[in-house]
Amino acid sequence: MTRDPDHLLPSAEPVQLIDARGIAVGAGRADFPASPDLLRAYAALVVGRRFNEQAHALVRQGRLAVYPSSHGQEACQVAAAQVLAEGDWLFPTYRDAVAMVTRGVEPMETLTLLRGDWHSGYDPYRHRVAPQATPLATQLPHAVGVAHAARLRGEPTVVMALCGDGATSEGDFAEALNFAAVFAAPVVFFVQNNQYAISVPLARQSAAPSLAHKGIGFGVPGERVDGNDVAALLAVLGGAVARARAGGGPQLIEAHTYRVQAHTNADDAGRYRSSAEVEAWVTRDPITRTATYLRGAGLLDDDVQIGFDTEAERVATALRARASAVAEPDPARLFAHVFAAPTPQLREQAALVRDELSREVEV
Ligand SMILES: Cc1ncc(C[n+]2csc(CCOP(=O)(O)OP(=O)(O)O)c2C)c(N)n1
Ligand SMILES: [Mg+2]
Repeated sequence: MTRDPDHLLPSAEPVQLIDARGIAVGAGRADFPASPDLLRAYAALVVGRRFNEQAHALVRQGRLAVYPSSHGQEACQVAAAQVLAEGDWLFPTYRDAVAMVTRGVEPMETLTLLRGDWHSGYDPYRHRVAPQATPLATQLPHAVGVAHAARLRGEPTVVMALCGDGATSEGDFAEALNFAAVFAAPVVFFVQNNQYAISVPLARQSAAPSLAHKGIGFGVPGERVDGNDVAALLAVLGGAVARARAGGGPQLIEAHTYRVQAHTNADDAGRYRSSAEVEAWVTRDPITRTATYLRGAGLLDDDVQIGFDTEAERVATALRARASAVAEPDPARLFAHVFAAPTPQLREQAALVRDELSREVEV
């Protein structure tokens, strides 16, 4: 059986509703976000940028082991969380702390893993946010499983599964898309194409016409969106969530964006990309363009901006305070929550650690 692939094709150009100058080029579209939604997204962008700056500073101060910043990608982060309903699930990667904060996870708890502490640091069920995945694309089959299970139970849950451009080369990406398409799982695969996988540029990652085209072979419709345009992201991701909730199956959305900072603090981005390239992307910043649009539309003034800045500062201050509080992790907790009932091997390992620690005290 052959199926007409035309309806699976992404649009020729990434969807854009507000351009880099802050002009609403898609104002006439029916899916242009409502003003309160845009203002809410803007407030979250301001918090997200401040969070990124503060986490970056904590690494430099030695209070955080590592931070993969989403500076420049905040519009993707905010929109991915904002289009979800309370009962939906978010499956984030190591770079998606801002999406998690927007979803409501306590900011410091999104950094627990990056502090080198135990397990994920937050209760995944509380906000329906899966543990951040560091092994690339491994979260995608899990996300599909959750979506499929919800559908079997007749629940209206939609799953937002995040990954990067590099992760689309992984086998898990292909397997997740295939299963989701065959079983019409209510999942949105959201690829933040920030142009690099550490030092590997997109041209060395994939020869596909676009990453959104990768859905075609699986029967998953693809779409491309300007990843620095929060209005377009809310429209496209919101549409994909609504479609999945209505039983329309999965969709693959590729956002074109840019990782403004190095991969992590352990990376020297100057070795593989030019500052001119970075500068060009900074002019497409997601926050300044949204602010320009909102001010022009009479939705944002200095007083409202001060309110948003104050909230961002409050989040940063709380982050600093919690990062400074010295938490001595209890080594015994390493063995908790691995299995519901500890296996004999785990009990044995826990006893070994206890024994080891008691000897250290004697020395
Ligand atoms: C399975 C696997 N292989 C390799 C790595 C090492 N690694 C960590 S991040 C990364 C690059 C990922 O790039 P991308 O998917 O584009 O996400 P980004 O970091 O740009 O957000 C690699 C190769 C890993 N974490 N997991
Ligand atoms: Mg990338």
